[in-house]
Amino acid sequence: MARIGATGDGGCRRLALSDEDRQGRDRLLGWMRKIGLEVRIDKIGNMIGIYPGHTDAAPVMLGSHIDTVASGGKYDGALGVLAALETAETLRDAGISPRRPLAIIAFTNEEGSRFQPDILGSCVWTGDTSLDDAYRIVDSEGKSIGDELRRIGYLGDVEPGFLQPHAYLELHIEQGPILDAEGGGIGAVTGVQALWWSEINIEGEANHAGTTPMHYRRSASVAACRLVMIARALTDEIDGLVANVGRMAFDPGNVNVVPRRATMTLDLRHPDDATLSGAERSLATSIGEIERQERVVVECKDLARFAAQPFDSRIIQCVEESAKALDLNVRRMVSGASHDAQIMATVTPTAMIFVPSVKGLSHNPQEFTRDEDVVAGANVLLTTAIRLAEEA
Ligand code: HGY
Ligand code: MN
Ligand code: MN
Repeated sequence: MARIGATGDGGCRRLALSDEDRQGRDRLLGWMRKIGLEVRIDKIGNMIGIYPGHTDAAPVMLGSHIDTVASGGKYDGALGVLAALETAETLRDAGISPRRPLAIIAFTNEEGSRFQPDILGSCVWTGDTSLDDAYRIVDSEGKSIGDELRRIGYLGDVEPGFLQPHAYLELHIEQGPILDAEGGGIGAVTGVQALWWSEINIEGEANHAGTTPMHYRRSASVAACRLVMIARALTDEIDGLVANVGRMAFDPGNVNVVPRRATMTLDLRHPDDATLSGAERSLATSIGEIERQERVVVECKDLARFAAQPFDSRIIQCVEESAKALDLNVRRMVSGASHDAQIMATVTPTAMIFVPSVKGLSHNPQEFTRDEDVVAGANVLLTTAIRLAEEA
């Protein structure tokens, strides 16, 4: 899978609904069929492969995503989908058909890099986002999700949410430094932190960079950079708050023109909803000050907003017990990254399994997880899936 969209530096780039994503989907489709899964594509392009159980009880759903960020690595998302395929293939090779079917899913646009918000495929699956609203979302070039799904041939025909899973389980790399720093082991994930993504537009006034006295300037770039440092200062004040400005552009962007406009994105996250809201309020106050002092106008547009989401204590315990039965170290932890699991948790008992990211690197071509940790994670997924699939 990592050869598709390979960026030549060890990473890969398969932005949602791009040609590389289509190639990745085609490959996944081929693998699902080779294993003998019954494949369905839903109307937002989620790909589901069903491994039969000996009853038609509600399936155990396993999955993740195969789209990546622009500077993606080999493991984020793909690990969970491929390990789920491996689970089905292992059962088939062992001639085991569990009581419940397995439904293996690859969700559309988990990353939210090209189309915001992220975790869109699972939001449409649960009805949290309507198909029409999802189809209308456009990327920075004005291409819509509906048109791009059609163009790559993955605008499927079944209703999102056509299956009501008995449980949902997702294997994923931690994408942070905790497990690696502790010498490895399994993360029994207890939930996902709250997230707020905003697009911030700052209107100033274009002017001459040489002749305009500093106190005359209404510089959108000065205002934007002050905002970056204010967000950074907030993370020093509020324990556990993380902030990132991932994109910033100035208009007209000439060396000798005071920018009239700045557009930037802000990603704020915290494990506690109320604390995150407090941080947003504090930021809004600072924005008011910047508007007055720099004589600019600042507008914030929500790109994504997800409350903190706890996982199901029974499923978390299943993950822990599976890891211990495999003589693996296991510890509970909250996910700093958002995942489709946080949305699936609103409709079915859900938990995640983390494996270590070396040096905590992710969304980076050097993203790496050791083979023995990949195997350990896949075995925890397999044994937990079997246990859930045998439940009455
Ligand atoms: O941004 C995230 O947490 C995820 O990688 N989409
Ligand atoms: Mn991911
Ligand atoms: Mn990611």
